[in-house]
Amino acid sequence: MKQTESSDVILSGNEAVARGCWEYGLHVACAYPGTPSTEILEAIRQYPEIAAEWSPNEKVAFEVAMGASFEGARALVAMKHVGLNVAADPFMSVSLVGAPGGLVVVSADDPGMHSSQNEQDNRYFAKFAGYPCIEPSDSRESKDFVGVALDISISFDVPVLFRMTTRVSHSKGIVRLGERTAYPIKGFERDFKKFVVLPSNARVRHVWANERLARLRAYAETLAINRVEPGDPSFGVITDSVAYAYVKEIVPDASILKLGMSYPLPMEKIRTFASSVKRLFIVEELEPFIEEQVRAEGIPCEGKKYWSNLGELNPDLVAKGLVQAGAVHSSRPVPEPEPVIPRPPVFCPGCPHRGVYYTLGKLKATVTTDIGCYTLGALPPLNAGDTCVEMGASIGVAVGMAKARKSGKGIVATIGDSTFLHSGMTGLLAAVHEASGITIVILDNRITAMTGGQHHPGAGKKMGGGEAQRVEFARLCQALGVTRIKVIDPYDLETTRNVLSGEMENEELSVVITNRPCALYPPENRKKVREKPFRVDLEKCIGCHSCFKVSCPAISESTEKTAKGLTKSRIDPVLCTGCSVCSQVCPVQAIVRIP
Ligand SMILES: Cc1ncc(C[n+]2csc(CCOP(=O)(O)OP(=O)(O)O)c2C)c(N)n1
Repeated sequence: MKQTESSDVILSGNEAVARGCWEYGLHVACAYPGTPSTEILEAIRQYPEIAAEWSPNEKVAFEVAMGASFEGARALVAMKHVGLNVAADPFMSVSLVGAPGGLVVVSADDPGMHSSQNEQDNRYFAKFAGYPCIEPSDSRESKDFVGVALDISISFDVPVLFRMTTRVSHSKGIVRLGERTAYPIKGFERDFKKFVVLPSNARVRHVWANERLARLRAYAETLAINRVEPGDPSFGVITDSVAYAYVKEIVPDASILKLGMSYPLPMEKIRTFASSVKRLFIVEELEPFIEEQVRAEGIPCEGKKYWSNLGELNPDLVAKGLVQAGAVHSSRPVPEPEPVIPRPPVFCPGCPHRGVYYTLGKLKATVTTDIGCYTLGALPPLNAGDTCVEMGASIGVAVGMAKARKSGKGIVATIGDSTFLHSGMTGLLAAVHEASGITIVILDNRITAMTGGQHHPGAGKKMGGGEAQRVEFARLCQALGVTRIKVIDPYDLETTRNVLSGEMENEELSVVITNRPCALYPPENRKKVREKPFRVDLEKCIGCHSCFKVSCPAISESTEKTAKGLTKSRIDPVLCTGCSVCSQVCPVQAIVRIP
């Protein structure tokens, strides 16, 4: 944290949420990592008053937080937007139960898909479940609104959807720090009709949930974070989240209705606001969530006509839309963006996934891959990844393909260790149950690398570094019913090829487990894996570029050429971790370890 004045610090939105959790007396926090939400739990770790831990997936994280709230504790669960799809079952059902201790559900959406497989607007989830949707616009609000969300959650006995977006989560702003208010944990109060959702109970609770929503609607009209900023009456803007900041930048004197709670909407406030301006615009990122509801009330407004539902908004897009609408006369001059040198994503030097994908590419396997660092194996020059949809899908998709082909030969499902524990195990059960002949590769690098190195039940460490029981993948697969299990060293290309080609030919279900830790985040000591680096012997190099095919950023072209004019290779000794994979593909043994 950077201190500016006595109690003002500069925090990212995610850090500010964590600080809000501490100040507003949170007891329990859990999450499964996912950009742009990951730093919330990482920042909460600095507050020992909050019991915090990574969960194996978002559904479990949700259930842990839900259980804590049933116990009367103040709880928060954080996830990226697609995580809420995984947690949707408890998310929807607990609507009828409530959240007696308080439950804040952070969904960090990713407009523009900076780091996601889809672009979904989770405000609809709030409407779907009948929950309030709280939306901060900056870091200050990210902290303060945690308090508002907890108050609403406890007063109305309702989980609250706390919607962040990439810009709000990752931008930094000044936050005024406060002290922690401690609250006692009330304890579980048995109530069969509330906590046990048998249909006979749930039917009654649905009536209660409808009444709760009506009370929330009335409350929205008085809520201070739904604020009118009076201004020029020629047009008014209703806006939420980071779009508010863009609107303020472009038309600071406009009449604005800023919604800190975008569901349920304060329709009377909106009606009054609409009648105070000549034209009404709705400026919101992604879908016309507010616009549709305002229109449904018969209030004329304009929105998606001028602003796309694709990607992020920014001040220039807001200005262009207003110019197009004839509301303002000229948009401000847009400075040319600084050119960014393209950097295609590649496996890190020493990544244990490299050898597996190099081999699968050579073997021309049909690879149903999954989500993690290893998705990069689908890119050239490795080209070993034919399908990838959502976390945990690889095994189920492979089973389906094998069913349709009536053979599992040549079909390989690849899945990371964190992803396997998240949602791959049930796919494996299907493969066992159906005696599918596919090959499954579990890439056990002992960490959730893609999101920055979080621990999981196969890492053997707790959040903060303490020892934890480590799930053994071979024993786990055996217990799930797999009989053919092989463990390989993915740095050893010959064995990797022999094992994978053998299993691809075999009609029995087999699981191959790799055993090298992530080169960046080995869970043991968090120090990078590093052996003595390799170099290219320029006397021997024939310029064939076979070493380029392993796609290692430590390898590049040197200035030296062969007699035939081919460029020889070079290895950057600072980047090289000494994994040796490139040396094994060199046909003339020109890549040697530096003694
Ligand atoms: C439902 C869902 N939750 C979280 C994420 C974010 N995410 C992408 S890959 C990944 C896990 C990657 O870990 P692992 O499978 O161990 O592979 P690694 O990156 O370590 O190679 C996570 C958490 C996501 N894309 N979808």
